[in-house]
This record gives sequence, structure tokens and C-alpha cells, in this order.
Amino acid sequence: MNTDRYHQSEELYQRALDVIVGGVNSPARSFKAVGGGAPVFIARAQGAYLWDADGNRYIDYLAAYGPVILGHAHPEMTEAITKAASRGTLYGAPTELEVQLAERVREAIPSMERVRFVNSGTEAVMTAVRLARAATGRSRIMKFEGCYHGHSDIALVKAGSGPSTLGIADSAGVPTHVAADVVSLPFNNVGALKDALDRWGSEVAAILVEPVVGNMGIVEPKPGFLDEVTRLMHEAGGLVIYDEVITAFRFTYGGAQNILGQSPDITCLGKIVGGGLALGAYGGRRELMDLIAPKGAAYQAGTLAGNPLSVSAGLKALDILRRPGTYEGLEAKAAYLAEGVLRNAREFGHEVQLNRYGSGFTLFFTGTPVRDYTTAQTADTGRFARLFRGLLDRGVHLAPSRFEAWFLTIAHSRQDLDETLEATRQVLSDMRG
Ligand code: KE4
Repeated sequence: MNTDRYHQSEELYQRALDVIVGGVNSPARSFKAVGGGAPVFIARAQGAYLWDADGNRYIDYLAAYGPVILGHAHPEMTEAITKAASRGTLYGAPTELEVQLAERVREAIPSMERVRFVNSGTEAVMTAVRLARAATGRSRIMKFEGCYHGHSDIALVKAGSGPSTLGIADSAGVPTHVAADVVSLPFNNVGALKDALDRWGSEVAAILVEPVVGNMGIVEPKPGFLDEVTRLMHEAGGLVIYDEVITAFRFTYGGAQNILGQSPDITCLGKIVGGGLALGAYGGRRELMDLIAPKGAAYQAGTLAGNPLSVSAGLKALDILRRPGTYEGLEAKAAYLAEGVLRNAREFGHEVQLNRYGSGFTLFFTGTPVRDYTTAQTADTGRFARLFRGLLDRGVHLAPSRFEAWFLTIAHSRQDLDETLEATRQVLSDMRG
């Protein structure tokens, strides 16, 4: 690491290590998966840019793992949050704002006939699983290897994102009887699901699905796969939970389910729907959701659930994202950048796969098409780390993991993309051989 360039980050990292475990509040932010050492500590952000504590500017494709689709400190967002804060940030009582956001979410994602707001994607998924167990009277949960659904116990069995990146497929501290309730399956493999349901179909409460996977890198469902998942699960008496924490409002003004023609029993939201503040949501058919307290017996609560500050940010985010041309513009930027990155990689003889879906893409250093976690794991960690570091030194910030995506925002300009392509070209040229 070029310590002059990163001197303040190095200093801050040493201070952080003395008081925050691993120096970070989320393992995903550690640079462990890209050779270790100090992550860059960010001092401020604006539009498509981050500035670190040393004053270095970065074109940002991390986008805080997806939520920052509007770019940083969007002026209308800053105004909305400031105004909301001036009215008090938390009442512990219902507000019209959360009704408005719930109505907007349902209008965008009709399968969410009833909605509940929580504070994170983890909470949304954790509660959706509890709801599915309450609705079916069953406890077994199925999920797909390499997918990540937050850090609740049931989710941390063969998880994606951080745990995969850090090689912690099953987290310490998850009781064996909890892990035993979870069946992990290969994504895009109907046969494996059929076999699992032949064995456990009568015990299964639900299956967790990232409809377009973001946590093993971007991986699309094969044609017909999601239809089969729903058909087989319903035949077995289980429910389908779509984890749209990354995908909701990322690819369209709604969920990936809208694009893919799906209608899951329960949907989980996070990231973008909170406009960059702490907000998650889950929702589904009325008769299912009515099982949640105070109407039903399944409990979910939270001091900050649906708080007016986060909800105000969420409403403003949806206002801006709803404007005509938003998603077409994001898609065009991502296509332009992805094609350029792929062209550069091939020009210098790198064996790569590039999976793009809408405004997110992942470059895998492998000659194997990436369709599931097994094939995603063939991506070379060392080469990704060299790309990551080389781009960081040239002012481009990706997620520090081969299992994440490059995310575009409405703030990225053509010049940003061209600067990124020049930096990528230089790094991929240096990486030859
Ligand atoms: P949060 O609890 O981090 O808000 O959401 C958990 C979650 C649930 N479902 C999906 C599909 C997710 O991708 C996530 C969180 N994503 C990771 C990165 N892919 C967040 C990064 C981090 O944990 O710091």
C-alpha cells in the first residue's frame, strides 16, 4: 500500500483497531479480501465521488453496497433530511409519512399488499422467516449457497457477501440446531431443489431467494428457474421469500420481481428504499401479514421502525427515482462501462466473465461462466485484489470483494466513466502475465 497516499487512513486504522473490532463496523468493509491492511477512511462524499482522509478523490462504484443510487449528498435528499430533522427525528408514535411510504412501496411492488418497516435488511429477512414459520407451522428454511440475507442466525449458513469473502461459510455462535434447520442449495439448479423437497418438503416453511443475486457477484436466474422455485415450493406447502434488499428500486421503479414477472409470498427490502438512511421493510399478502402483532401472534417491533427521518429519505429517494428516464439512464451507463471494462480485460488477455444486470455488474477473473456459487468461486481472488488496489491507487473505489458488484448511480457522468475506463485499462495492462 502506498503509505504516503494513505497516511491518514493508516493512522485512523490503527486508532480504530484499538477500539472497534477489526477497525470496521462491518466485516465487508475490511480489506482482508483484497490483501489486507488499512481500508481507506472516507471523510466526505458528493455525487459520484468519495474523498478519503488523505484528500484523495475516488469515483465511487461501491455506492455503499447499493443504496447510494442517487449519488452522495443529492441536494434534494439533503434538503429533505434537513427538513425532516427540523420536525424532530423520532416520536415513538405513528406518522402520516410512513403511511405514504407504505402506499408508495405497495404501488411499486403490488405483491406487498401489507407492509412493515424495520431498520435494516437483516431485520426484514429475519422477520420474514419468522412470519413464514408462523404461517406454515414449520421451521425448516431453504436458501441458495452464496446468497447473503443479513446476519441473523438462520441467514449465516453458507452465506454470501462478507462471510464468503472472509471464508466464514457458517458463522461461529450459530447454534447447531439452528444451522440444522437450514438447507443450502445451488442456485439455478431445479434438480437440487426437487431432491431437497423430496426429502424435506413436508417440513419446509420457506425458501429465501435473491431473485437476481448480488452477493456472489451478479448472477441472473436462468429462464424458468424462478417459476419452478415458486411452483415446487407451493406444491410442498412452503412459502417463497424474495430478498430484494439489493434489487428493489435498483433495476426498475419496483422490484426485480416486476421485471421477472414474479409474485413472491413475502418480499424484503432495504438499502435504496431508505434513501441511504436506516430502513428496511417486509411485506406480502394481507392474510399472511395479518399474522404479525398486534393483529396476529408473530412478533416484530422496533424503537426506530418506520422512523420519520429514514422514511422522509425513502420518500424523497422514490420521488427522484420515479422520474422518467431514470432507469434507462442508469442502464445505459452500466452497459457503456461494462462493455469498456470487458474490452480492456480481453485486450490484455485476461480470462474473465462479466455478468451485468441493469445498473450493476461484476467482473469475474475466471474462464468459467458464473451461474452459481461453485462457479463464482472459480474467480481468482488474487487478480481481483490486484485490480481493486490498482484502481484504488488511480482514484476508483470498488467494493473490496470479488463477490460484490460495481454499482452505477445517477450522479456518474460520461467523463467519470471514461476516466474509469482509462484507469481500468492501465491496471489490466499492468496485470498482464
Ligand atoms: P443490511 O442488514 O446490511 O441492511 O442488509 C442485509 C442484506 C440482506 N439481503 C441482501 C440481499 C443483502 O445484500 C444484504 C446486505 N448486503 C451486504 C453487501 N452485499 C451489505 C454490506 C455489509 O454487510 O456491510
